[in-house]
Amino acid sequence: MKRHWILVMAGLLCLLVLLTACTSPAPTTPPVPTRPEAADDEESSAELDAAALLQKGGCGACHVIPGVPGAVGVIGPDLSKIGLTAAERIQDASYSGSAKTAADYLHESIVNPDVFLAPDCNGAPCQKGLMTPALAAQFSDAELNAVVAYLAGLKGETPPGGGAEATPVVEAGEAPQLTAEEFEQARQIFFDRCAGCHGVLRNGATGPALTPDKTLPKGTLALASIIFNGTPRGMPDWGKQGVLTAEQAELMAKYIQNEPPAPPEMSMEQMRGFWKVLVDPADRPSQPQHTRNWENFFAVTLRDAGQVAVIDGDTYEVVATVNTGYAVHISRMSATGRYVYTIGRDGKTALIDLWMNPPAVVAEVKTCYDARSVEVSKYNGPEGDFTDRYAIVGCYWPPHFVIVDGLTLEPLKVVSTRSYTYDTQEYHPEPRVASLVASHFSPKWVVNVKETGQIWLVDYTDVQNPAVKMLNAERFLHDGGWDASGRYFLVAANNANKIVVLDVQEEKVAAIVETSKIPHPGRGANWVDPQYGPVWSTSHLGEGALVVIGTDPVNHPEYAWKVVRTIPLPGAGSLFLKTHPNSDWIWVDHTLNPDEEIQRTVCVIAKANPVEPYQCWQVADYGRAVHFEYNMQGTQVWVSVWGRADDPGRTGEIVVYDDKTLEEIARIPNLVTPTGKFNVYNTVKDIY
Ligand code: DHE
Repeated sequence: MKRHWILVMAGLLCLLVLLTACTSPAPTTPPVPTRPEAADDEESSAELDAAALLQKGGCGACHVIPGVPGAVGVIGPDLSKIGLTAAERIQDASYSGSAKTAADYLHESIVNPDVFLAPDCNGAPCQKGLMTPALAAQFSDAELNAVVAYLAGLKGETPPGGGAEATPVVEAGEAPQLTAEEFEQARQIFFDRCAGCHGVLRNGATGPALTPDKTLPKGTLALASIIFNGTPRGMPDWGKQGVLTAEQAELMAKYIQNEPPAPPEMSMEQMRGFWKVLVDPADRPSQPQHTRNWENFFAVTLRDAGQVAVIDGDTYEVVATVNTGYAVHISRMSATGRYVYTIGRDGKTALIDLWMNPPAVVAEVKTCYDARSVEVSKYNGPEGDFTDRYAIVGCYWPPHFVIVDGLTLEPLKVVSTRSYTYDTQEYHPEPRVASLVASHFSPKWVVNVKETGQIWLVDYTDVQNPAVKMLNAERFLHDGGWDASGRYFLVAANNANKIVVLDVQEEKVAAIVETSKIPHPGRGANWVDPQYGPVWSTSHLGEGALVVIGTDPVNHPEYAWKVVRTIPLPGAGSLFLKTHPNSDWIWVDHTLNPDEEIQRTVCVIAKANPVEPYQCWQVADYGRAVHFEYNMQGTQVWVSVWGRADDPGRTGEIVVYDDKTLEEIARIPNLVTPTGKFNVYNTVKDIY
């Protein structure tokens, strides 16, 4: 354990060094100039507008700098008192640079930033590499001295001309021009990598808004640096990961300073044009055509292959690999478990029949250009048997959901989610559909509308005239799961650091619970805490913390909808956790932690003593460990190693563990970027 804590401290998310302005993306280290004597250029420095220079350098994208228009960045340290801090720091025993005065320290921080890393970048340790010395090359000696003098004068008082807040809106320059070819390339990269968090229209959600009024003042240098190096608040380091080159990071920086192009809408006629029934329901088998235990099959997302692997949970054999949508995201099972519904980021839904030998796609449809979720109708009760009758596809773009036939995927009804934010009641052009679940209490789906912060309860008894009950919740709704009773759905409002508790029986929001930074539960984990009774838990993207929430208002009302535990983890960047009623453990990953070792580390927490991880280990020496799923008996846990599609031998695999002993049992090798895994039995029964 100890080793992990050290890694956390060394490698946590923050990216800036002491005085970083965000600079060009490629981390090169030019020779370090010494600070020129003030006398050499005293006169010219004094005449320079240092605030304008800091703005030009893009420093405000990462720092709060009083007096510099738009300088309200939170990636690096707040520089409001840097004049005082610099003087103190050179006296500090931990200081490893060579400056003797505050001005020298500031100069050194710009020209040779990695010589000393500031201890605190807004609550996280500052990291080597983001602040590159290339900024210094942007300035003449006189300009550099003017900047240093300006910063040295920042001592917590409002500088002449006012603080950052007092400064009127930044004057933004012209957006950088792109050729048609560059624009198209950037548009595609944005769709593939950025739109999920920032929105197609770039109004922001999990990530901040990237409209030109926000991006132009930051400038190309600063934006490219953030794109290349990431941020402490969950922005991936696309350059460091090798996904984008320095040139592509710069291209994207330019692109996002231009107005976002509005993608096209999609009509029912177009959806019907995409719809294909490959095997008619009448021609499908009436019983399984193989003797395998199909209820223990796993549908495994092979993200970058655009495929789903159907893997036998008893034998670990890949039974079928079927083509699905682009960058396929999740799978859900039909109420009977026989069918798998998969959704690609391109909005393509594929229906896989597990009874066929081998399992195969029997229908497909595209109901949007960008999507993340799909669910079926599961209700069987006094109002009718709706099992497998319908499915619902939740779209990111166009912002709508589509009800399709459960057995053929024929698109039946499209409903726009464009609407008004729950609190300020402002019109939002792009409220995307995040998680979707089917209630067992009534013939309704729970549709979580991200940007408006509303939960819609959609009645599917009359699909052409669906009644929709809109509940005010919180922004920005993302992923979530049921409590053990199936009555409450707990969904993350990730940027609000909250979990919203929906009571599907009473059809109301039962509570909104404050958590740690950026909760990301996947579907969460239900277990019985030795002290607090039934609980549900989530890990977080923004903080190394697993938060435990009481879920039993009847027998443990004093703990219901309260955070009863916060269990520390080795680092932030967790995406998923999982358990099973038969298990002694809660498993948790750290997939998006910037530290390579922590990315590959999973931890287990003992339900009997849930105060800290019982054990943490790396599941592979490459890639990232992501997502867990149990076999149907709840005796084995599968963990994905998410490698790179272009790295032969290291594209990815699944590691299978014995859940009692935590020993590795098997590896299912050579899978192309496996991420989510969905066991048929557990997904049908909502076991997690
Ligand atoms: Fe997911 C669930 C959206 C990135 C793997 N992801 C979800 C859900 C949403 C969502 C709304 C809930 C679906 C539901 O329950 O109906 N995911 C998004 C994004 O918007 C985001 C942040 C950015 C993007 O551009 O897509 C994103 N997701 C990822 C990944 O990068 C992951 C790790 C790998 C991948 O597939 O690309 C990933 N998301 C998953 C998985 C689930 C999921 C495995 C289901 C977890 C479960 O156990 O149910």
